[in-house]
Amino acid sequence: MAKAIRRTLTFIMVLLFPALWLLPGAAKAAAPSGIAGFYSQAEALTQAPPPETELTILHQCKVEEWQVTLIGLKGSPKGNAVPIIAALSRQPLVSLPDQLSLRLRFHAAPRSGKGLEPAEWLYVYDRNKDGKFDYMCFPIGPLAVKPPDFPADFPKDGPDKSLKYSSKEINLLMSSMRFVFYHLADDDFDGALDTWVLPVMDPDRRAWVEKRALVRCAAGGETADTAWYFKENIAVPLGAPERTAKGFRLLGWNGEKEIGKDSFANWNMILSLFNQAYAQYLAAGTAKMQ
Ligand SMILES: [Ca+2]
Repeated sequence: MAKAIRRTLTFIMVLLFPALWLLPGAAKAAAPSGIAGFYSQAEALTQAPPPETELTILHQCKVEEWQVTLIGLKGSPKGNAVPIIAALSRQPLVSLPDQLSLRLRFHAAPRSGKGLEPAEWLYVYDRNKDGKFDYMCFPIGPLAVKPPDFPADFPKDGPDKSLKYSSKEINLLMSSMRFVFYHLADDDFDGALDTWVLPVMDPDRRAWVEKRALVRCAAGGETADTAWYFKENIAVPLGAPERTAKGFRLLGWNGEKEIGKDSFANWNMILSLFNQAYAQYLAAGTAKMQ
């Protein structure tokens, strides 16, 4: 009897083993590349950031008329710590906890009372580790994001766009506030951003983020040529924005927006400022090690 059971178990293991071995491989082969493979990780950091008191300035320099500050986590190895945030300011930053807010706050900056200007900042990544940032997350601010169980009977905007909500509806709106970010990626690592993920509002309830859109410009192309909507999973398209001559039209947090190749120009300027500072930082680190 025991022998029969053992034989059956062996048979099952022989059958299962190749399948178990194949499964992770298959999952790996099917994993989306580029922004689609990185988005969840970057989005998770935006929603659970490190405390501002854990941040430290790795490098600060003037690039054109801007002060660019590269920021990492305290306790990282000196000289080769990886920047996770890059900030732009007119004056050098002096106190990160007073000048950066990585989390949602409902009071106006500056909050320190020290008269320090808040910095513009973005999360930055060098995904292929070639010494150039190729992915950035820009904080738009607090927006109400529809939960999966958003009530279908939530009131639509009135003709005058006024919001007349009950206290229960206001509570849902407030508890659905999230710190929402743009994600921008240079997916072909040519030094220019080509892919943008941005929030899309419900046209009937413009206070609410309904979904996200990914818009991409292929290398060498003159227009944005690929786009899709998604909700939880960036790799699962839920329709596409309206096509236009230069790219795509969608309802952004600040109104209708047409996205084409030129929409990336300002972001590329910021990326270039950050990358000039990053090159300086890496060169200084290499010099220190020699
Ligand atoms: Ca890179």
